[in-house]
This record gives sequence, structure tokens and C-alpha cells, in this order.
Amino acid sequence: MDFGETIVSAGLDAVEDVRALGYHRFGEVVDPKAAAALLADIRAIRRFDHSLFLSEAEFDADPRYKGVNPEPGRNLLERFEDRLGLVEAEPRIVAALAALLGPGYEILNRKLVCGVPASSVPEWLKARIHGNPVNNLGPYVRPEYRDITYFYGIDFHQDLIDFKDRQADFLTLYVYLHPVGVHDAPLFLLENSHRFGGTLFPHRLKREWEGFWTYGDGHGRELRTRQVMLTGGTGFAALWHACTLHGTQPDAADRERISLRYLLARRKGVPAGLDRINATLEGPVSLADTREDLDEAGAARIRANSVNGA
Ligand SMILES: O=C(O)CCC(=O)C(=O)O
Ligand SMILES: [Fe+2]
Repeated sequence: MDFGETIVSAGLDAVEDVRALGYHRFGEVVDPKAAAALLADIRAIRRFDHSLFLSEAEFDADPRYKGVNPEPGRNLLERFEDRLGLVEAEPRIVAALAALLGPGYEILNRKLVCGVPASSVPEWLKARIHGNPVNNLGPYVRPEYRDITYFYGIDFHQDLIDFKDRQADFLTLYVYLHPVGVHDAPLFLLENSHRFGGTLFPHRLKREWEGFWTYGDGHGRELRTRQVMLTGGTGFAALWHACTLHGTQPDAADRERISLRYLLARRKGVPAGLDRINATLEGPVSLADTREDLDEAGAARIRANSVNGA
């Protein structure tokens, strides 16, 4: 096989993986030198320690839970746009995306995600968020630092959660910028969990034994799913379906995990592998309501977490 054929078959492998498993692992396909250089430049302009956070009094003076993630004009990655070819032009990634989403696929969103280490989260904050299913720390981060998304773990969810009434016409691509081991808040994915299509968060998950869960769709059906942990070296990349359940535990290492996160969507009207996959789902490809864990203001009203017991 020549290089071109290898690339085409890499795209087909990705379609087959997402169809059968709900995700595809590329391995360390992103140039590790370029990834490490990008990470060094990010670390040079941001300290991932207590200084990220508001004080408890500052937070309580005006609690805001919405609009706390990166957005156009407040996204640290915008400073590094000219270097993102390391991901966006990587031939195996491009081949997989073209096969899954069709030609001319669109980047919906790209940002940095930080898994904040336990040692950087103030004690008052740990006490307040303990047991919450979604610990996106954006509300507690100083406004000038909300150009990255900061997590202290997030329970199993579908990325469709942020897209009420949108079809699962997109994928998530994650790239690790440094080695991620078991203590660095690696992504946990539940294999084949995309099969039920969109289901309401928090999800009906019961841990059966180490590494295996039963997942209910809320309409009487259940499936047994295997948990996979995405550990990998610098430049490791993986993508998953918008209905694939995944989550992270709080970062137990004393170092933050920094990753690139992309959402990529198909263009309407072009044939795409994702359509064939979505046609096999045994449930809805879009949801009018994606979650029931939040109150009107966007604060947690349910305290429960499955992934922390994984
Ligand atoms: O990076 C994490 O800790 C979890 C991120 C995640 O699930 C997401 O960004 O959709
Ligand atoms: Fe996610």
C-alpha cells in the first residue's frame, strides 16, 4: 500500500470504530515536538494554581453559572491559531474526519481544556462542589482566565448535552499535549453507549464490576458496556460520537492535564459516514431536553456521580 491508500483506509477504520464502538483512538499521531512546544507556550502565560480562582466572597457577591466558558474573542487558542495545523492538517485526522463528516466539515468549536489538579482547587470550592456531577469550574474562575475550560471531573455524559434540539451531526476530538496516565484525569469512555442515541443526563448507569456498567435508556432498554480509559503519550488523539458516554474523575496528580478539544460537524447535504452510523442508532438523534441536573440559574440541584466510583 502506498501512503495515500494508507490514509484512505485510516479514514475507513475510524468510521468502522465509531459505528461499532462509539469512538476511535488514533494513538500518538500529533507531532509530539510541536505539541510540547505549544504546551510550553501555554504554560508560560498561565499559572494553573490557586490564582485562577475568585475568593468565596467574590463568588458569592454575584454567582454566575452561564457564559463562563471560552467564546469567540475570549479563547486562549485564538493566540495560537497559526500553529493548529499540527492537529487540523494531520493526514490521519483529516482522513478520519472527511470519512466521518464528509468533505468540507466544519470546526464548530475549539478550545483548551484543563483538568485542574486537586492541589490547585481552593478548599472552600472543593467543599462546595463535592459530589456534583459536572464540575466545570468556570463560574469560580476569575473572568480574565475564562479563555480555557477548567474541569475538576465530570460525570458520564454525552457531548450532545450542550446542544438541545440539534442532531448528533458532530464529533468530539481530543488531543493530549503531554503524557496522560491514570492519575492525570484521563477520559473514560463507555464502549457502544452511543447505541441508544440521545438520553437524558444524569444517565442511568449501574456499575456491575470493575470496568463494566449497565446503561439504561430510560425507556426500558439496557445494555452492558465496557469502560475504556484513554491514556496516552504526547500527541495522543481520539474522537467520539456525540452520544457516546464519557467522563473524567478529578485530577489526582499534582499537575494539570491540558488538552485540545474540538467539536467538528458535517455539512448538510454531503454524504458522510456519520449518517450511516446514525441510521443504526436505536434511539433519538436529537433531544428537546438534554439534562435535568440544573436549576434555573444553572446551579447543580442533583448531587450524584457515577464516574468517581469507576
Ligand atoms: O476534559 C475533561 O475533563 C472532560 C471533558 C469533556 O468531557 C468534554 O470536554 O466534553
Ligand atoms: Fe464531554
